[in-house]
Amino acid sequence: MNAALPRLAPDRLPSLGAYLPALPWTQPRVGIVHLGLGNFHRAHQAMYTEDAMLAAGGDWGICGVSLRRPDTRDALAPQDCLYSVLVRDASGQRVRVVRALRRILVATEDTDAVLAALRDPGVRIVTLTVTEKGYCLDPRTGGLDLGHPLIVHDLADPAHPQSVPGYLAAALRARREHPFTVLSCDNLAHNGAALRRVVVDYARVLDPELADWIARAVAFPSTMVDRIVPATTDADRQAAAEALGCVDAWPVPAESFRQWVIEDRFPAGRPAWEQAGALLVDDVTPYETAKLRMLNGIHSTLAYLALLADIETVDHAAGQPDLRALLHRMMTDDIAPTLTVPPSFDRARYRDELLARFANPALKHRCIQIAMDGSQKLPPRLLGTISDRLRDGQAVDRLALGIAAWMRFLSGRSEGGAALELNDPMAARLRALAAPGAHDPVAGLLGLHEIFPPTLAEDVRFAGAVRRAYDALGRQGALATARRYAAL
Ligand code: CS2
Repeated sequence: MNAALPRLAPDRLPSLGAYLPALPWTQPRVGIVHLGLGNFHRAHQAMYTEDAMLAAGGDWGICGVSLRRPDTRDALAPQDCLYSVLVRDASGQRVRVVRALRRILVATEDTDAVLAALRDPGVRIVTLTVTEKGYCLDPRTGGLDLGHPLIVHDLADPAHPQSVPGYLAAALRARREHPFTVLSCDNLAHNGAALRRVVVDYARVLDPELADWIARAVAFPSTMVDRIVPATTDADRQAAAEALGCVDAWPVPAESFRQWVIEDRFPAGRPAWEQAGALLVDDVTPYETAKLRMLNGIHSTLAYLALLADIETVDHAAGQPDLRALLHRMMTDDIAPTLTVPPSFDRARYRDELLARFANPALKHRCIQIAMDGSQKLPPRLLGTISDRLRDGQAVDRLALGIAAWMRFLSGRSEGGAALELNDPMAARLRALAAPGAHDPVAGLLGLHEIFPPTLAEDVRFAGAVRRAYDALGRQGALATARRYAAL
């Protein structure tokens, strides 16, 4: 970090007017607790919430909670939780200092402080970006995985939770008079309903009456969130220092595009997010399905094929002719037709906007960041589309190529011999099944019913398509296979 420069801090704000909206700002009291304080939250919900307060006031300051690691708190606490967002696209970079984050807690250091924050009656909304694995879901039932180590711990010691369901149930127990609204902001289908299910399942083991009350009286609206937010690098830190003239230990790079579609069910009130550009709706399903399948399904397919072909960033992958042709064909002919969207929704325009976003040369979004947690990401991103197409008697070859590319990625080596890092809750089992020399990796991986429901894994049309794609990747490599599959 540039020791010669001062640290970003409140007393620097008067000199940073160029990086702040030209609107009056009053430090808000905390009204929101956010679980899962990562780059995405800081570039998405936190900015929408600050913009909502700038437009319409309100005490919606955010207390961020890191569930596992202290590094975000260590970086931002000396800055009074101030940070910058580096908005980048082909036209250049625009820097914005964000003030909505007012406090940061680290759950592994102080469970009681997190519970106290959740129990504060001034906190009327709890938002979450804890990634798919944070829900402790049993994908075979859609309910809580009662064998999950964190759940086993929390059921034995509910006063000192470590899991998201454990924290929320313990907090809601103390909020019977004034429950907060629980707002999932993760890439899951029907994310609010999924979160409600695991919290109610958890509570039911301990206290059926509490479970019934949560199911009846606590709002869990669903949302669709969208903004491409890469991980922070030292180059980002340098760029922030050059722009601001002071050190931001953890700036957030992001694209300029952002979208937030929210089911409007907030009995305890909410920020005026619609005045910040969010869309408040009765049912988020069409928006969430389009985004999960068209953006995230293509993101994962592209990332695995690119990594096999030794291509590091999304913009380079999306610019590779064979991969681009495959993406365009998949979005046009395989995914978009499965979407149930309003007549006004232009599928071709949405596709072209996504391809332009992927091609953003300023983001340097790394494919390996997208490739993590594939065991959690592939079901909502690709398997729903595949199941719908099989139900309708349609081909799934290109979608199966995305699954096969993930399987090849699990082997740990690119076509150029580079090591491919695997970051996944199921890493050990995946590596063992996909290792070079393993007996029939396709059958072994399709046999993982935490990922592939038996009805799908045993469907010869799907299993055959995956096996053909897996073999093609082994024979011809990712780019030649992409070229062939784009023309099928
Ligand atoms: C990406 C998402 O890392 C990933 O898995 O596909 O984070 C993606 O960038 C966001 O969902 C875009 O809104």
